[in-house]
Amino acid sequence: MKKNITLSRYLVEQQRVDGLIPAQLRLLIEVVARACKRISHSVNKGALGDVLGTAGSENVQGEVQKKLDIIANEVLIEANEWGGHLAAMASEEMDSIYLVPNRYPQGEYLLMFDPLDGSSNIDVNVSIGTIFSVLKKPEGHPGVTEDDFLQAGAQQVAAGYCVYGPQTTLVLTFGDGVAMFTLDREQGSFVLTQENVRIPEDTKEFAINMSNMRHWDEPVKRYVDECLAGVEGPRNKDFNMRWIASMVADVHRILTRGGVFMYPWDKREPNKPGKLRLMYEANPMSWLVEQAGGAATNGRERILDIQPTKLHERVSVVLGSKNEVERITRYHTEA
Ligand code: AHM
Ligand code: MG
Repeated sequence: MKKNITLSRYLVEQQRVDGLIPAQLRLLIEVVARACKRISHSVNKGALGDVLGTAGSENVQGEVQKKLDIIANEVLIEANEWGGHLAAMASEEMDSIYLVPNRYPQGEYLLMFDPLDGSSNIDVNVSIGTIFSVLKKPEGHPGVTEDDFLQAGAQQVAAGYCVYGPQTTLVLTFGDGVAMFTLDREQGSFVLTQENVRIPEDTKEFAINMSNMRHWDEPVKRYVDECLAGVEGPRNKDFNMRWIASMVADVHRILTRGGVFMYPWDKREPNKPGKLRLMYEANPMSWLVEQAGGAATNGRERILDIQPTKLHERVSVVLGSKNEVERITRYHTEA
């Protein structure tokens, strides 16, 4: 790999040399990355920046908002609304879509994000992140409505996340593999640190919140029981478990060394399909995972094929190393 390729250079080359991305999309990703840099600075300041603790409000899903949830949301909106590349945005932290104000030019893209994923980890200094997904606004009518956002994940034109951990790492796909960039604070830019990210097809590591075990469906219980049985069980190998409670950090580990991540439907709230949100959590992560050779399903069907019916739709998630995801999906269809 060539040395010191900044994100800007990488994006210019993707546009110019490979013709993979249009100029407006390049600009959009540059702006999102700049916003992530700002969020990263706020995260790093912690108590010194008065960014910890709750904001005293709730989002549309009835979850208590942290100060950083709101700060990150505002940073992303302010950074993206004036550049002329977007038609509208949607966020975990906003009830409805955010139209680009009339005073700015309108672009052809739609941006969705979970501005600060892993909110329960903010105050305890554990990795958190920003997840984003980019769609094209459907043609043929002026203005933007929520319906324009309701496209299957397979329609995404860019997706990624930025994890704020010991390092700040931006992970991107345009549908031609996955690249990782590490923030060089001295240089002030993201620098390419890994190309052609690949997830091993097999793994001995699973991630699930075990405290919900008694609420799980039979196929999930079966899979985890078999992992726990180790070498004495039907899998003939010992498994290890990790659960960071930040999807970004769990997915980052899986992209780095393999593994399987599950946040399945469970009986706590039987009417909800799952906890995680389809449009700005599951879809971008599923595309990244597939682009790295892994798989992502809701237990039954490919997540990227699900036709969303509402902006904040929830979904059951199984993603990571291909053979494990296929096994868990088979357990569901057999049941
Ligand atoms: P958030 O977007 O409000 O932070 O919620 C999503 C997070 C995921 O990052 C993580 O996988 C999951 O919630 C953890 O949930 P739990 O606390 O139930 O284990
Ligand atoms: Mg989230």
